[in-house]
Amino acid sequence: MIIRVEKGLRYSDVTPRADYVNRRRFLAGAIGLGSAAWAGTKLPGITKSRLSTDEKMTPYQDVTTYNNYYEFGTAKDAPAVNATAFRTSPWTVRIEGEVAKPQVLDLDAVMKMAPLEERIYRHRCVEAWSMVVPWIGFPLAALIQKMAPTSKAKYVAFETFFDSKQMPRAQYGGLPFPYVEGLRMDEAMHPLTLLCVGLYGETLPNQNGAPLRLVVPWKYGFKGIKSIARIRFTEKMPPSTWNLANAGEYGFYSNVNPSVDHPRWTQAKERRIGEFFKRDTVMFNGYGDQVAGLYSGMDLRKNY
Ligand SMILES: Nc1nc2c(c(=O)[nH]1)N[C@H]1C(S)=C(S)[C@@H](COP(=O)(O)O)O[C@H]1N2
Ligand SMILES: [Mo]
Repeated sequence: MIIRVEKGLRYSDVTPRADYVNRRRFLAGAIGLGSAAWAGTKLPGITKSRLSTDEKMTPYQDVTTYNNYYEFGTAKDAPAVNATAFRTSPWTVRIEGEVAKPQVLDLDAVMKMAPLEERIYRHRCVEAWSMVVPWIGFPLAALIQKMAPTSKAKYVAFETFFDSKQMPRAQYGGLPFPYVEGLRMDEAMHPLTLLCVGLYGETLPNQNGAPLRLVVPWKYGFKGIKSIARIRFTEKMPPSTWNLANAGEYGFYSNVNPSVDHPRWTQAKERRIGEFFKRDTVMFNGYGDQVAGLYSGMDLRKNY
């Protein structure tokens, strides 16, 4: 376990980004990862999105060492250590199901589908911690429009790449793999829903879901499936991994909701990583103005 520093400034709060990147490489060495263990490649030509929050960003060091990626271990600091050798190139994404032309896209084709934007989003995990992350990506809607789903397509299903040889710790994760997730078509088409390829100006570190992951900022983090290898358009609601593992605790919708508690803990409060005092959780993670309409008439206690 990483011992978390709760009080006082860290040097990442006071050091300019360029210095910070160099020292972070030194730090990676210090905790046994070898230098530049997860340094990404800088992504050029990124525009800043007006959909970003102006809240203080969570330091890079936290975003890249406090992760959930059960294929690489269940401890928060495990993915940063265990995913370093994960091969993310070459990478293809299979597009299938209710779609005009099923096809296999290589990562370059995906990256060129739309201009890359920086989207600084609140990121809220079902375990009641949160961060603010400068993701890089483009609206998933851009890919969906290009793939031309048929009129039968009511949902979008996602599947993570899985290789038990590269992910030997997956067998202790207590989850069925490959990890799967899904969105209703209107959720998938929502302009806030991001197909994410990077963070902090660089390609995604492996532990954050390289080379391609989903980010749905009004939902709990587990909807943000990592290292996507398949996207399938379906007529019926697709399965999702945490729901398969424990349907009573994790539903399909998983909208951030302070008034619907997890059976084993409250969702009314959350701890922003790096802060000491808890914060109140906000309905739809603060994105209600934009997304509440997607759920009008639905009982969000039943559809948790
Ligand atoms: N393939 C895969 N995707 C995954 C997970 C996982 O274990 N495997 N964990 C999920 C959970 S529970 C969370 S909170 C987010 C964490 O994303 P982060 O590590 O970039 O913060 O990834 C989600 N995506
Ligand atoms: Mo999570």
